[in-house]
Order: sequence, then structure tokens, then C-alpha cells
Amino acid sequence: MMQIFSSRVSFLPSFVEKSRQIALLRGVVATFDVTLAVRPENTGVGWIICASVCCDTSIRAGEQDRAHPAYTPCPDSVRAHSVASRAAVRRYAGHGGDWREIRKDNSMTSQFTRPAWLDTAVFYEIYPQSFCDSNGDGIGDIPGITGKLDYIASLGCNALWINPCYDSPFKDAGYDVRDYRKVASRYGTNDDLVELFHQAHARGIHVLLDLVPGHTSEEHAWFKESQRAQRNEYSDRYIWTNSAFEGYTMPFIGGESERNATYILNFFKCQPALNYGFAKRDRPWQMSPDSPAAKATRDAMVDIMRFWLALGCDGFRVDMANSLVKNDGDDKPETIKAWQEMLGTIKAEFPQAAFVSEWGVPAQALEAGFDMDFYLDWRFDGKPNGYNLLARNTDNALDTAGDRSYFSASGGGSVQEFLSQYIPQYQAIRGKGYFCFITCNHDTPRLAPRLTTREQQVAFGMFLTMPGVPFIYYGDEIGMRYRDLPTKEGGYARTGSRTPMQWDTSNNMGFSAGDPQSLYLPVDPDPQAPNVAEQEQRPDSMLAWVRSLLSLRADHPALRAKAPMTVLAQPAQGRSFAYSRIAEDGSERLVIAMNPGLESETITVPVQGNTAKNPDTLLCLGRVSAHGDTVELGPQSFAVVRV
Ligand SMILES: [Ca+2]
Repeated sequence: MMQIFSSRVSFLPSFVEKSRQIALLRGVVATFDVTLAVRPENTGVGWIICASVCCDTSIRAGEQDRAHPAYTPCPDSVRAHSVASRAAVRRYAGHGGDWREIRKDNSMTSQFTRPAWLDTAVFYEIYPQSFCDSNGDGIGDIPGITGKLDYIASLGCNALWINPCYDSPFKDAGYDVRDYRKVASRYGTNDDLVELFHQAHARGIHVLLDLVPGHTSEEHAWFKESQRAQRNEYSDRYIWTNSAFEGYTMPFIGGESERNATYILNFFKCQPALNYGFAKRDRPWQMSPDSPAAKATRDAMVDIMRFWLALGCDGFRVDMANSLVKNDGDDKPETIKAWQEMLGTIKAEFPQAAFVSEWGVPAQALEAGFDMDFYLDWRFDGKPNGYNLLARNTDNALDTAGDRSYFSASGGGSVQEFLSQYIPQYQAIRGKGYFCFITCNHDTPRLAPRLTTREQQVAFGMFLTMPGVPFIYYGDEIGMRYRDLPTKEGGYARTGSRTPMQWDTSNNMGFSAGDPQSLYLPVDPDPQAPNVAEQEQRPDSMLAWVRSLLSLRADHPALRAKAPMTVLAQPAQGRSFAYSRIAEDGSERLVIAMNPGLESETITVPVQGNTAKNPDTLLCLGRVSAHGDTVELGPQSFAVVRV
């Protein structure tokens, strides 16, 4: 079913007017099914025509457009049939209404396929050096992961994200890639990785690799060529100034190359930034994102994706995806355009490949063509983002005192502050892709030991029943603890989240048969350190709780990634939170309710449908009872109820 509507908008070159137009268009034009037309004369007046596949967000936005005072029906004579993104509209507005600019911008946008398998996906993130060491050299490896696929499937996870496993000097734990097409020898061989793909697929598990598109290692062959004084194919693959004595406002390195120039860094000294161009240019050496050099970088990155996808990989988690084009605007128009081209190309060849971005602004990431974006853990100047409010609202990863996280039983407050940040972002991307919760990742402190097992169980209850595709970091399913350790391979504060997986109580907790001194990082020496074997024997363990949640998720269409979510209770003075999830076909409605606090609370949850029918409790932690509209939630409780 197609919905057609139109809206007349004046494109005036003032910033205020532009902002008003963007606000008017937001939610409609951000989709990839928007057609834009303008009157061919350069009058500064245009018509937006939206031909939208029926999805409720788009329809609502369309109705708002129709109600807008500026709305007039669009004459058939000026309907064009080109696709525009929000970025294209913004550029058009900035160009003062040049019809030719619109046509030019339209050429770079495309329709993106979204792999259907993501609707039921649950990911498990594996840090390869710390998961399972198959050959006793102290470092986890690819065959070790393959040997644990049955365990991963037993959790209820059906997808993997493996942190970079490519050839690298490991000055940033593999995020400094020396050869994108070669598995690091410490992890095995390319054949080992292809075998992992096959074995995973045989179990219904998809495998995402980690793409690091923004920079390489300083030891990458491209960079060695780029450093040469003599111009060659790779001279412009990185960002170089015009003199060995000229720097810039970004971190740069001089004096290390025969080339008379300095180069721009992305992160550590070992990570020269690849050249995707500059959106705003204030030096002669800065190239346009439209330059042949920037295009060559994009093509090279697509080639790397093609290489692994052709070998059986199912997609990529993309590192620092929002920072490719330098001096880009806050809305990232040029970086979005770069990804639209790259993902448009690769998705046309591999339509079932999935892409998740390290971006943290889902409206931008999905416009760029990604299928999913992470709800990243951000804390700037002590100010938490929504996710940090939930799980890590403290400056100290180890200390319970002073932790204001929502899931802290004694320290947290109302869920309202989180929802005020989450809900607008969730609504902005409904029907377009996923905004994904993580339990933790390789860059953030684990929940334990700051949160108790019970606090973690309530947290997992929410993470695994919210919309989007959840990501569980290896070891979080048993409550592995963040540890205060010296830095390893550029990990610094992140190192404590990267310790070996704790399988059992054998040598090195089952991680490795090697000498304890040879381990990548030491295993947790605490005799009480959690492990898989012990928790498999205990029905009240963290592991058992995670399996129960994922089993429920697999069995209920209302818990799929796409199924809509509506907030039912978010008391300002309490700790409780309740929401409904409804199956896309309307066949099922579940209510999820929790109380992470230490006092019992009573909330009112509107009952829909057949009130005579008793609610059916599907999963419960702690004491939860429902009487009509009233739900009583005991201390640190969580429940999923079918109504
Ligand atoms: Ca090994």
C-alpha cells in the first residue's frame, strides 16, 4: 500500500527558515522513500512529495504535513521522481533552491535493504583474544570460538560480533589494522575463519566482523607507500599537510616520513586517518569528499567488505562510523553521504548482509544506510546520556557508593530521565532500523562488580525485552567482573573489561591450557569468580536468567526487534517502569514491568482487551502480583505478563 501526500515549502536562505523546514520535514524526509520535486524555475519555492511505503511513522508525519499552514496540493506538472534524503534537502535549502543541485544530490541516495533475519537476532560480542584459547599459547583464537558455538547457541544467541581479528601490530588491540584481508596469526588463519562461518551457519548463527574504516595501522602497506616522497597510487589515501613543519587543529605527526608533510591521526599515534575528504576546507591540502582520492578510499573499503562477505561473513560492526569525513557538520551530511554510497554498493551485492554502526545517533546512522546503531555509553563532563543513566551513572567503575544508575537498587531514581532521552530517538527511527542496547562492550566497564547479581538480572530483563537487537558482551551472561588492571595493548581503563572468559574451575578457569604467565590478561583470581560450569548447575544463576529471557524472546513475536513498544508507567517519585510490546500482526500483547528499587511499589497499568481473562505471567523475578489495573512490584522485581 502506498501513501501519497504532498506539502509546499518555501526554501528561504535564512538559517531560521531552514531550521523550520527541517523540523517540518523531520521524520518524513529522513526515510529513504521520499520523492522530492521543485518547480523548475529558480524561484526558491518547492514541493515535497512523499511516496512512502506504509509505515505508521511516515503516515503520521504525512498527516502532520497536511495540517501544516504551508501545505498545498502539489500540481502534477511538477512531480518529479527522484529520491532525496534529508541531507539532500538540507543541501538544497543551503543552495537557495537550485534545481540542478537537487538533481546532483539525488544521484547519491538509494533504497536500502534491511535483512529480515535481524528481527529475531540476539548478538553475542566476542573479544577474540580473551574468549577461548584452543592451542595453549595463552591467547584466544578463532578455533576456540568455533569450539564454543554450541555454548553460544545454548544461550539463545543467534549472531556474533567478533572484534577485529585481522593482522595487526596490536598497539590498539587490533583496531590498528595492518592487513584487512588476513586473519592475525595469533588467532589462526583465513581458513579457520571461513570454517567458523560454516560452523556458525550450520547452527543458525550469523557472524559479523569488525570493520575499522577510519584509519589503519602505521604499518599498513598503504601507509608505507603514502609516506614516500615520490607520488604514487596511495599518496592521497591518508591526510597529509603540505610541509613537515605544518600542523593542524587535529592531532598530527611529523618527522617520521621521507615525504615533506605531516599526517593527521584518528586516535593513537599508530593510527593515521584515512582520507575521506573534508566537508569544510580551510587549507589547500584538504580535499573534497567528492575528490578522486576520497572516492578511492571509499572504494577500497567496499572492496574489503566484499572480500569477507564473499567468504561467508554476514556483515560488519563498523568502528567510529560517524567520523569518516573531517570537519563535517553536526548532522554529519558528508559522512552520511559517504556511507550511503558505500553501503548502497555493497548491499546491492549482498542484500542479506547486516551493518551496525558505532555512531550513537540512530537517526543519522540509519539515514546513512546502517541497519542498526548502538545506544552507546556516553558520559561527557560527568553528564550521562540515557544509556549511562541506566547502567553506569558513576565516575568509578568499581565502586557502588555514588552510583546513581537506574539499575542500582539504592542509588537510582525514576526512569523518566532515561525515557526523556530514549523515546524521541526510538520514535524517530521506528520502521527504519534498530537502536540497540548493549550489556557492555570492550570499551565500557562491565556492570559487575558495581551492580549485584540481582541488579544485573533486572537490568538484563529490560535490555533483552526492549525493541531493537540486543548485544550481550561475552562473560556478562555470568556476571564477569570488571577488574582494575594495568593497561594492555592500548586498553587503559578498558583493559579491565577484556579479561579471559571464565568457563570452569580448571586451569586458567578453562580459558587456556597454557602457562598462567603466558595469558593475554590474567584470569580473575577470586575463588568466588563466576564461571559457566558452576552456573549451569544452579537455576537461580545469572546464566539461567539470561537463558530464560532469551528463550522467552525467541518464543514470543511481541518481543521481536520490530515489535512496537509503548510506555505504560514511569512514576516520577518511584523506581518502577512498565511498557507493552505488541506483535506486529497484533496477535499478542505483553506487558513488561520492573522495580529495581528496594521498596515495594504499586503501579497502574491500563488493561486492554479481555479484562476477564487472567493475566498470564510468563517470567518473573521476585514478587509481582496483578489485580485488574493494579500491579504490585516487590523489591528488585521483574515480570513479563501476557494480557
Ligand atoms: Ca591460542
